[in-house]
Amino acid sequence: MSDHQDTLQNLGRRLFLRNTAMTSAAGVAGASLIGGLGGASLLSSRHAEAASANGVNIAPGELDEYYGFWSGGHSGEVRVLGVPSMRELMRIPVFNTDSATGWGITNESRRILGDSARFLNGDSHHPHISMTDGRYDGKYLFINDKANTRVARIRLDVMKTDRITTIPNVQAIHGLRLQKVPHTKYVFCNGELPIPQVNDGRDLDSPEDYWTMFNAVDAESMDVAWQVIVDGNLDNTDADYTGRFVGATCYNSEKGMTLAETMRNERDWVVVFDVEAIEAAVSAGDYKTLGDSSVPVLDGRKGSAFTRYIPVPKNPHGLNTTPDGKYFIANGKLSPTVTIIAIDKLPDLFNDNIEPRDTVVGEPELGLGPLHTTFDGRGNGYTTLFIDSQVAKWNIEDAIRHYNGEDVTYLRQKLDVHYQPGHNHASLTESRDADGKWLVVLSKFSKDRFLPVGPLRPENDQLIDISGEEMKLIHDGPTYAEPHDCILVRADQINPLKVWQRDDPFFADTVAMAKADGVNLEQESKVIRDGNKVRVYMTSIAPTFGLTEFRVKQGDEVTVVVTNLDRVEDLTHGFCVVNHGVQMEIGPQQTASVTFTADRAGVHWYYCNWFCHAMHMEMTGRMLVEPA
Ligand code: RUQ
Ligand code: CUA
Ligand code: CA
Repeated sequence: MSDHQDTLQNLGRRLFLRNTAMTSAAGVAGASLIGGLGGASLLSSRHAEAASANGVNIAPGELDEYYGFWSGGHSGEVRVLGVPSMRELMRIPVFNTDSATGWGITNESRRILGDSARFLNGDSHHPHISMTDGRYDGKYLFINDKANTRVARIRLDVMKTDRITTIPNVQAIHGLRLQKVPHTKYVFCNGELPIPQVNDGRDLDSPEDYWTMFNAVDAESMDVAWQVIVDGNLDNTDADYTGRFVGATCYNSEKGMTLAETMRNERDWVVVFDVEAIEAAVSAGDYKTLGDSSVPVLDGRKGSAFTRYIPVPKNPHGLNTTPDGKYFIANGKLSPTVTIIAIDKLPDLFNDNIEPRDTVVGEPELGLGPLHTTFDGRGNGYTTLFIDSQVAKWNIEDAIRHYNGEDVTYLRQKLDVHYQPGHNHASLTESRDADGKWLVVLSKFSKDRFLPVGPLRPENDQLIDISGEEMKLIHDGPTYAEPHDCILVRADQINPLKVWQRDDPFFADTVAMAKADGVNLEQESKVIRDGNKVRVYMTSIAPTFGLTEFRVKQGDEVTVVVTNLDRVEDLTHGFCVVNHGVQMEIGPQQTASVTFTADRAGVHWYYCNWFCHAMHMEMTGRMLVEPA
């Protein structure tokens, strides 16, 4: 232990002396904590130099090599960035409402939100891209909502949320990862906080009868396929490259109800699930259901055939599978270590040929507060150290040799990051294609690195070049609440559409409604009255709406359906009715609709609010509401 520390200090000094501008910039960061903004401005010029020296300046008009999908934390959204430029390209509303696109306002989005449309908030943490044979297939991105216990799917061809499922019988979906092999059949997601089963008012005062579950959502139907009750709780998770095993960390083996109680044990555990055994039990009908849910529930508590519990030090957090498929890495959080679990020993563990700790092949000490580990595909792990505000680069096979008593150094470098990093993520790291080019570090605090903006500060996403022997800090990017995690995928792995297809399922229900009303959306604008319900169908072609006025009666429930007939790329219209809280985006060749009550007589203008034409300001019309 102490010779590790010696090594570290030597390593730190050596790197400090040898490194270029970046390491000295890191030194200045410390000084500027005391010295204020003088240090910060020095920093940014050093960054600019370093960025051009590393040749990563993406000039205006040039495209990035990677897409990055960032979770928006308690903003509830997902953001799309270009990497390495770190330019924000798009925001995808998911669990939030969004004024610009009308997410949460339009009928199409409200159908997707379903019952949960009543929630205006969300807390998205873990964005993951669907895979085929362990490689990103660019079809979907899935993300959890911890706040309202949901899982959402985003279609990556249109970059819109297309399904949202509320997970029954559990509270607070946190860790979420996808089956990698043979393809993403399941979205695995963890219920974090134990609750009474059934949670209908029973067992309020008997925490020993609270449980939580590991959940599998069918990636195509988005139905919950099955749930497995566990001991303790569940935090983060990842799947292997055989399709059989999934690991998840538990920080609350104590099943404590308070902070102090959750820290009592020196070791908590990683629970491993045998997906094949679970599927066999489900198809044999060997399960129960709970409450009003019809989802198969299996008992995976200690002693079950479906799970094994591997003790690991203390309150572990992230769980990450190495891209060669050999190991699960559990990150110690309250222990300065990470635990290396050999996946090829898991069949023996499930056959009871070995003990749980026999699967542990290494437990390197890295520094204070290890939260998440990512990989370069060249045998190195990169672990965030929350308390130390560093990323530790370490070699996995050397850590295993060290655990076996060999005199080898597994630590390669420690780099200061700013400050208190949570997740980090290397390019393509969750797939077989991990390419070791870029590392994004999501730091929870920016402190002095940006102009002050009031008591609430941005966080700081840092971009690090990991293509060489040494990590080099390239870029700081201030960011709004709260990127828990991100995923980097090669640009050629994503194929977005440029205009909507007229038969897109995203608005198929609205098209079907028009058909039932005998309206040809591509040809005509028309008002249909159906009792006190009025459906107003109109086209839009820049810079006019198909109807420059329509007439309804006070108290009518009005549904406006706009079909954008423009075929030009990037020609999006908007529809906003003044003083009615009504607004939506209508992309080229898209149909979008919104329903509201015309509750006030008078003239109410509507206008296009996505800039579309020189005469965009004039793209207006009047809703004439006759008094009741
Ligand atoms: S968590 S800072 Cu929501 Cu992934 Cu670890
Ligand atoms: Cu149409 Cu602006
Ligand atoms: Ca604990």
